[in-house]
Amino acid sequence: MKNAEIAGILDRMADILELLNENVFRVRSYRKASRVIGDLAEDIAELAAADKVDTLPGIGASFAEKIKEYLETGRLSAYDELLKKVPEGVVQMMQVPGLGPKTAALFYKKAGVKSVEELAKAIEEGTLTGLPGIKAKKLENIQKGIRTYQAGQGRILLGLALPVAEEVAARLEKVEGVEEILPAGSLRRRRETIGDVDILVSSARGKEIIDAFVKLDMVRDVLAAGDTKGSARVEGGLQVDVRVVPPESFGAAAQYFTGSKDHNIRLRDLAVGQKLKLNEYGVFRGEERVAGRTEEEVYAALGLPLIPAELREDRGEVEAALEGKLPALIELADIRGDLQMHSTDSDGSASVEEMARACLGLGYAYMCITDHSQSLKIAHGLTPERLRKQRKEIDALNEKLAPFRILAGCEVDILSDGSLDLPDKALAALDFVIASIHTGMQQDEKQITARIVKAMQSPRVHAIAHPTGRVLGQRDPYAVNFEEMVRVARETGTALEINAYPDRLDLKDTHARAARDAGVKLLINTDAHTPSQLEMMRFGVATARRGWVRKEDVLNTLPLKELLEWLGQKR
Ligand code: DGT
Ligand code: CA
Ligand code: CA
Ligand code: ZN
Repeated sequence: MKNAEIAGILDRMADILELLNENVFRVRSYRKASRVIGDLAEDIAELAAADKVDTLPGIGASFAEKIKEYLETGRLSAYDELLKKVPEGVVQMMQVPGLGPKTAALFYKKAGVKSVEELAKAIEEGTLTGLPGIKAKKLENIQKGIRTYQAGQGRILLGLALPVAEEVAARLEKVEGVEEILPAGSLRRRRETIGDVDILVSSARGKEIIDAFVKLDMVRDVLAAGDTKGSARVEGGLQVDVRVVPPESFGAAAQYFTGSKDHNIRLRDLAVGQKLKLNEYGVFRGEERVAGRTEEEVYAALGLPLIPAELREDRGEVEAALEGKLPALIELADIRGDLQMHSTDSDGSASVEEMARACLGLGYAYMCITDHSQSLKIAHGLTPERLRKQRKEIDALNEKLAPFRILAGCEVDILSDGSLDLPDKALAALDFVIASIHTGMQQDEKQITARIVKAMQSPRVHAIAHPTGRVLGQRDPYAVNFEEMVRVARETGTALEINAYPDRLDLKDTHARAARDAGVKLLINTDAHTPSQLEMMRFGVATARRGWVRKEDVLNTLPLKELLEWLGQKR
């Protein structure tokens, strides 16, 4: 798919236009177009083929024309024209964290800096100090940004960052004078990867709290420590920023530092339209603060209900809130069971009974053991005979653990030709079958899509596991035609999984939303290989929430009886 590529180009065009001091509305229209295409679940090329690009929000005829040109020729002449006006190195400079188009323009025009390397050198040599609005602090931040940029240092998985942030917050909570504490930023929005952690503290005693923060034993490297703000790198390399704000503006700070930036810009525009001013200190009418203590209060002052943090990406949530149409998002407590996990029979590390007891401990009513199928030799995949044996063990456990119910299942491989890795009879004997691709991922779109379609058309297959095959930071999705997968899932009554494994989160948020919109049922499963991994469920639920998913969209929120009925339908 060319979606990300095109989104990237439009964003760089916005950067250049901004650097060239073009009209702000024009700049914003490029940013919006970039985001809409970046968020799109369908293939932009398909939309273009159907002549439907200009039906996307924020994309008029002129963007549609540009996109068409790029898809057809691999070039975008408007972009090429813009690139002639600015050195390539300056365009790269704008990708450095903490360095936007305005500052890049200043460095370029007033100091002749034309690349990231020249910028690093200029800061070292002190030639940028004294430029208007450029303080030592800012240069220091840019230096850090350059290091991040040059290291190509990736973002950290939500699954790794969240426990660390919670640990820091738990320690800080015990410090004297702390009234409230909130990990904000992308972490609170539960993005799949995290740049840095932003923790907000409500207190009148800033300095003591920052002191306590930088002295925590998990802190490795203190980057800044002031009266109200501290910044440090903790174990594992994660950067944590702590800001202390007074209680009367805690809600406004929570709103601001939760972001996203795009969501904040929408809210600020909304405020301006009502002759109000919104910033991290509160909502103001003239000099008077009309809201700020709580987030509810801040949203209410703008005429909005509180918008769940996971929705705050400017993907239509502000419009939905204005119309009173925000979805009632699924919650972790809605989950009644986990339908993908492995035992020692294949590549898991715990027995069926140990996994079952762990699920009981989580308060589930049911679960399913889905060990791998026979061809997956490295995972010790199960033959029909070993599946029969496992079924006996499960039956015996079910007598012991009733009313809790262990379903007998399998994660069956979809082989290269689209056939299933177990005979029909073996699959028919199982309560639940989830199919997935673990081999032949290099096949072209037509082949991969045909394989998955064929699997979904089988009456044996209830669901597709980790449907796009991506592994964050390691492997791109295979070339499946997502729209086609969704269409056939709908047609055949096959569920799609949101795999909660932190480096999968597959379906991802925007895909989950597209599937939901199409009326496809979802499953949120952990794919746990150990009992403790069952707790990854919350990352899957978070991803579902980011995809606007409601309880009724997710099969494993059903009571056992209704789940069994649903599973029976496919057969
Ligand atoms: P990250 O850290 O890259 O994963 O993403 P965030 O969203 O945590 O971004 P971060 O840490 O740079 O800033 C935290 C929040 O502060 C961000 O979500 C929104 C707010 N914020 C930061 N810079 C701006 C800005 O220039 N304008 C507005 N309106 N909000 C901003
Ligand atoms: Ca952040
Ligand atoms: Ca930050
Ligand atoms: Zn798998």
